[in-house]
Formats: sequence, structure tokens, C-alpha cells
Amino acid sequence: MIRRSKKLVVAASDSKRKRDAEMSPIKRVDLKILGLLLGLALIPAVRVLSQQPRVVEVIADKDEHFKIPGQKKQVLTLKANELILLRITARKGSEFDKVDNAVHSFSVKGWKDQGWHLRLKEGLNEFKLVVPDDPGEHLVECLVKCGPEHDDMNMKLIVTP
Ligand SMILES: [Cu+2]
Repeated sequence: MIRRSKKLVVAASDSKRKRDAEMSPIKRVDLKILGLLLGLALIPAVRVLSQQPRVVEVIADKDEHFKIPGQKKQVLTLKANELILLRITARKGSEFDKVDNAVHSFSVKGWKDQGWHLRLKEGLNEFKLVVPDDPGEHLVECLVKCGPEHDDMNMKLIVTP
């Protein structure tokens, strides 16, 4: 009984040795390199995801203007590739979109496909976003007809490298 189970163990380790022998040393090195490359490729994604987002407060006000609390100049400055928690307080003007009840939007031309066209409901709206790697000057616009000054409802956005 004992002898038989010993035989089985020997047989199992034999077949493993066989498999190892079948795999050429070059293949084994290839796999190691592949694993290393995969790990390296994931580092930037992991770095962004493990970041604690910086909280950025904005008001989309009832007078059809964007405002940044604590700032005189209404210019939003963000860093390329940084993770932010955009907290927008939206206050209803004299008009709003009756289809989805959006009272304003926070939209950056050219970044719409990266999630930067945000329709805002009355009250607090929160979005976790990565700032695109697109340094320079941009424009935040409201694309919801929100009142008499809607056409001028925009704000400069600067992305630093
Ligand atoms: Cu508007």
C-alpha cells in the first residue's frame, strides 16, 4: 500500500521533469521578460489609480458664471495627468434643459471623448477625472441654455506640464 503511493509520487515528479525539459530555456527566458514588460506597462496606471485625488471646487452659478471659491480670477489651473475629484455646485438660472433637468454643463472642447463633457444637475455634482496630458490653455464652456448670459458662460483652464 505504502509502496504503491510512493510509486505514484515518483511518476508525478517524472512527468513534471519531462514538461520542464520540453520547455526550452529560451522559452523560459521569454516568459520572464514578458512578465517584466507587463509589470512595467502597468506602473503608470497603478500610480494614477493609487493617487489620492486632489479636490477641485467649482461653482456653476445661477448668474450664468463659473466661479472658483477662494480665487479672484476665474481661471482653473490643473496639472497634466493628475487625478482630481471635481466638485461642482450647480445653481439653477432662469432656464434649464427640460429633457434631463441639467441646469448647466462643464464641457471642455476637445476633451469630450475623455469624459470632460459633464451635464450638471442642481446641487453638488462630483466627478473623478484624470487631467489629459494636453498642456496649454483650454476653455470650459456651459453647453446648456441656462439663462440670458449663457453665451458668455465660460472659464479659462490652464494645464501645466
Ligand atoms: Cu449655460
